[in-house]
Amino acid sequence: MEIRGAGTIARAAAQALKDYALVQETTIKQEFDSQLSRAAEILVSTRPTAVSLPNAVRIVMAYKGGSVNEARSDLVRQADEFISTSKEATRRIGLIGSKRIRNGNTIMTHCNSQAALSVIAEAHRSGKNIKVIATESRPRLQGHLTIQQLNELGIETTLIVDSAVRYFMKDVDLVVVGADAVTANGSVINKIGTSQLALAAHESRTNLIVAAETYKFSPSTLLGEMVEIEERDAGEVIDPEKLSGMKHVRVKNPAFDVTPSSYIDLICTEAGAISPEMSYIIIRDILGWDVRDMQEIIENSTKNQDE
Ligand code: RI2
Repeated sequence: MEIRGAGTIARAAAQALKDYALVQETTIKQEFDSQLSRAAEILVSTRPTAVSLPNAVRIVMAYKGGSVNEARSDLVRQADEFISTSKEATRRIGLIGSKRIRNGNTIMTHCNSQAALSVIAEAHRSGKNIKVIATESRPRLQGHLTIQQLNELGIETTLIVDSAVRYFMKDVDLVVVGADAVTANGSVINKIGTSQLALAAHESRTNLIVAAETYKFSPSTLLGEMVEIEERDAGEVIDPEKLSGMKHVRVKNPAFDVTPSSYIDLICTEAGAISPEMSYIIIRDILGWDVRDMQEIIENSTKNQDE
């Protein structure tokens, strides 16, 4: 939780692999590979929900080279390229998504998404007069980061508690949120409470757009695999001492929820704005995964388990 936002997490993982590769002293290629693979595994296990993390690790770990030096320099190149294309993707999403915002619009956003903020910031930069309603995003209050960023941009912003989302939806023209993962069928996994925003928006016929880089799309959902929802510590919700005095009470603290594609009007990626139903095309044509690749991987892993 030191690093917030699925995109920033992905870039931090790429940077960490690069830093680790640079300090390896071994000249044995096999040893280099196994050290890096172990680091990759540790990184991926830190946050189970944000698909940007395994996607970034997979891209960086696809390094080539026969010797340690060749492998290292290819890994560094892959990591640098991922980091710069990721930053460029956020900028492009801003340009693409901001076209959906009109002068005078009030936008509601949730949590702290750099991709969603890029859309809002670009609309403001291009001279549109906009207002933002931002949720506080309990329990970690990432909404406070969002209002700080919006304030620095000079955008008129109202902070609300999460439970006031439906109350204020009548004042909202467009909901803009980020994503931790997008499934093959266009559902979006994002910070807990996003599906509540989407439900309220759907009820009041307010459009909802998702700002997500293509590396947030999840290849493993092609075969129906579910995205794991991270369950966080109860201490984020209530003081453990207070809870310890109540033996019949337990706390549930999922960090993310799933918004069905039917509540999403548009997903803005750096490759263009798509309807959620087109998500499979992003996984196949941009990320380069096909159902057959997934089947092959599953078959191989089953074979390895059998052996
Ligand atoms: P960007 C954040 O979660 C929020 O759910 C946010 O909407 C999403 O990541 C995407 O953020 P967390 O990963 O990548 O910080 O657009 O728990 O910044």
